[in-house]
Amino acid sequence: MATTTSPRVGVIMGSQSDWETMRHAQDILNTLEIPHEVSIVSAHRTPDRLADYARNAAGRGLSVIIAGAGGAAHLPGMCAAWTCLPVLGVPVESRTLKGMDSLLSIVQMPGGVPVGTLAIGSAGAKNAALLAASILALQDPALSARLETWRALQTASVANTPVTENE
Ligand code: RP5
Repeated sequence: MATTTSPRVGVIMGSQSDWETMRHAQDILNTLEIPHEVSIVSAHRTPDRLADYARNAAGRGLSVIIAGAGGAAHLPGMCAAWTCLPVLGVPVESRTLKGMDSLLSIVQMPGGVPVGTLAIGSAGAKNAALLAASILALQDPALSARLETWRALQTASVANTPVTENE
């Protein structure tokens, strides 16, 4: 659930079909209590919505944009073309090419317009949110403490030895 206080992170995606992947970013943002907003913004189907969103993002108080898209995944790159805010790109796994198309579309930006590209799929969405948290934590000690705690709990949750499941 997106928070009602002024959002610091904008999560955008090219289609409703990306939500199953991108919801993993929202899970982390909720856990770390980071105010955020979630929108469908398509580089191809709603180009004016994208231009408005990216051009107004900084003025509305956003600090980081997480953009997920699949296939000809131009959303993160075109978003970065309109704003100097950090843009974190999440390649959504496509049905036909398993997300390699998405990955290459997002990662191969021309020099001068950066997109921080994450892994394909839910791991990328999760890490995009953690990276957004790290960026915001540079100027937010309370968030920094929550992030440190999250990482410590993750470390503590890893068992020393494997167990056999389903026996
Ligand atoms: C991209 O096309 C979207 O980001 C999505 O990953 C992909 C397919 O979109 P749908 O046809 O499922 O709406 O723009």
